Amino acid sequence: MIDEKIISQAIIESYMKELISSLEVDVAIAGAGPSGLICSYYLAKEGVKVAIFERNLKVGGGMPGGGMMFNRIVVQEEAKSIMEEFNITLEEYKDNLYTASSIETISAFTYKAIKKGVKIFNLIGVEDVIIRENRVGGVVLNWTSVEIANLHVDPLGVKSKFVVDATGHDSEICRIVEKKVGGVEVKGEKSMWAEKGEEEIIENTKEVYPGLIVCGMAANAFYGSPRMGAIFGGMLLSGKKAAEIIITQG
Ligand code: 48H
Repeated sequence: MIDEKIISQAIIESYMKELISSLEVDVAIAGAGPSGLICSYYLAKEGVKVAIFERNLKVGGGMPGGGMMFNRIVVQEEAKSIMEEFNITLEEYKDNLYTASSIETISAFTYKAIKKGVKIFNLIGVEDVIIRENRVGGVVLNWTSVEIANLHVDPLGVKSKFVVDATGHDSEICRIVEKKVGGVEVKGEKSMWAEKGEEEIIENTKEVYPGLIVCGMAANAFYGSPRMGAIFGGMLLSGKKAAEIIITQG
């Protein structure tokens, strides 16, 4: 017998179990775009407890849209080994550049991250951070629907040893810290220069405030580096570097 009440109960109970088990994690990541997903995968691979909070209905950030809705991405030689780790089909183009399906790529990142133990919560935005003496200690969450409806509903907090800002172009978490805590300055991203943007994103991936690591497009926005268009190798290498920074700190 298929009972509607049992279906509802199964959904609510299994979701709550996952949410309650994620109220204290090693790493809370804001944003399930390519850099956040890659960061989560390499952390979980080393046994780190990770939760990603994604404001949108769907994961993937800017990747599924490819370049101007042509759902292909370009990846350079340096990031080829990451794509291969996820078994993604690559087509060699020229100048050491490869193309791939943006849908296959983001699906593989998501699937393998979850299989490594990453918990992904969509439709939940990070609206603030938990702060202690000179250290970020977690994220403050609310439903996206609350944000959209502009309702006055107080949030809930999730504690973590590290927070990763993988929110993309707006570098949202760093901006919150800039505004409410101080001690950091978000310069804002600059106009397109693919080679420079891809080069600088690796260097820009850093712990910018104790407990707060910035990666992906947010890292270039933080340090005032250029955007790069629909080339994604830098996002992947940046996400991996963010994971390595955290793992090195134990
Ligand atoms: C929860 C949030 C919040 C929040 C935002 O934009 P993304 O894809 O970010 P990256 O850095 O992984 O990848 C960037 C890439 O997609 C891109 O845009 C490129 C290469 N652009 C180049 C160019 O020239 O334009 O993903 C960020 C994710 C999104 O899914 C947001 O919905 C989410 O973060 N997000 N989630 N709480 N406060 N803010």
